[in-house]
Amino acid sequence: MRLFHALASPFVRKVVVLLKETGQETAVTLVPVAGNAVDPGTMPVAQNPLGKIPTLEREDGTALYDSRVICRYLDDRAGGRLYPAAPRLWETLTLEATADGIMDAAVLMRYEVITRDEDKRSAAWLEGQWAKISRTLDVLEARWMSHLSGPLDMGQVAVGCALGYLDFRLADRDWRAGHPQLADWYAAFAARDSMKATAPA
Ligand code: 99T
Repeated sequence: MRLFHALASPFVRKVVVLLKETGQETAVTLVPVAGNAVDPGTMPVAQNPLGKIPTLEREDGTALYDSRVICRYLDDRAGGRLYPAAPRLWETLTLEATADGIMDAAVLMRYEVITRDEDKRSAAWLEGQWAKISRTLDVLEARWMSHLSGPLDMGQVAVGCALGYLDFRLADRDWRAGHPQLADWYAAFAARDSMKATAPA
């Protein structure tokens, strides 16, 4: 299989962490690509008309996207280790969606900066995206620490990748302020081999 990939993408990172945690690294060849909505560059538009990564091309040529679909597929292929049985599954999926929402908002902030001239950027829109992230961090700190401290699952992986992306692209916003439990959890989670091997660059 081929995974269209960029080291900076937190969505791609979810998939690569899952591959490492489930011992499937050799099943997938990483294909580096780059691009965005303004300039699709080498993005895999033939495999994914949305021109987004991660996109996974399977042996028969069919493609899977987005990261949640790919992660579910690859976990199923490995015997279902990072998506638990219901009812915990509903929490895991909600936590993964919550983390993906942080990534969505942070990536939109990134694109506002790199695809628009400075005088055309909307400060209100940037702050609106940060407000989504900030509210979500508050909820993780208040309601999700117990789940985050439980058995490894895809919700935890997604939160780890989302927080790693905040450090990578939005370090000046200091997401740790006001979220001490989450910061402690992340310090331990980021020390996993799968996380250390996939740090964004
Ligand atoms: O929007 C585009 O045209 C290209 N962007 C992407 O492919 C980003 C890369 S993160 N990926 C997604 O937005 C995937 C979202 C999807 N819901 C999923 O797979 O879960 C790049 C971040 C950076 O360079 O800083």
